[in-house]
Amino acid sequence: MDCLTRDSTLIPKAALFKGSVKAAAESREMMDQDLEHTIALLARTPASLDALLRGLPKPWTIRNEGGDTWCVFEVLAHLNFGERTNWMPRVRILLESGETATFPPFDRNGRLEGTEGKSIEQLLDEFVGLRSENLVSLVHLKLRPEDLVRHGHHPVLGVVTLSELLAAWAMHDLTHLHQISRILAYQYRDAVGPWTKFLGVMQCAGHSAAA
Ligand code: NI
Repeated sequence: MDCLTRDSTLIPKAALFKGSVKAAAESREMMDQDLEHTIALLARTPASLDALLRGLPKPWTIRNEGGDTWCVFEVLAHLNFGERTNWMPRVRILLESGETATFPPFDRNGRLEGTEGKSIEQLLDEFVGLRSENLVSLVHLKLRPEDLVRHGHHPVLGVVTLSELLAAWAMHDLTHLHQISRILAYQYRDAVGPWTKFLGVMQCAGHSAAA
């Protein structure tokens, strides 16, 4: 059940014709990738993570979900590694070579390179800087609608468009915000006692494949 369906049951029928609810109903429609909207989201992620994580007592950021899962520190290291090696480099490869050059595979294990001895605050500072540089570079490309439909070649997914790559960059942020929420919640899985069954974050098994 999505949020809208759940909320709609609480709204008196007469209110359904009011502007705000009508707008909400229209949100059932899927959004096309819109460069300005994508950049707006990408630009907000560093501040969102900073607000949540800076100064947080260390146990929250160094514990994982068991086994070889990632802790919050590793997620941030992964985001920084992606800013350096993945998203904008792939945008450039796609624009320069189209489908003739396959993107280099993303090294999911490269994330901890250069992070030894660093604090989470240092990783947050790096993320702000890297994301800002990348968005400046993206804006400077002055992409036109005809660029967004150009094709590139992903090592696992095959042919992808520039528009899909940009949308995936922003949704990758949300994936890891989601993951961070889940990792944090995991630490209190026993502390919440019986509430665990009312807390969706405790039931969530959303994991990503390497891509
Ligand atoms: Ni990722």
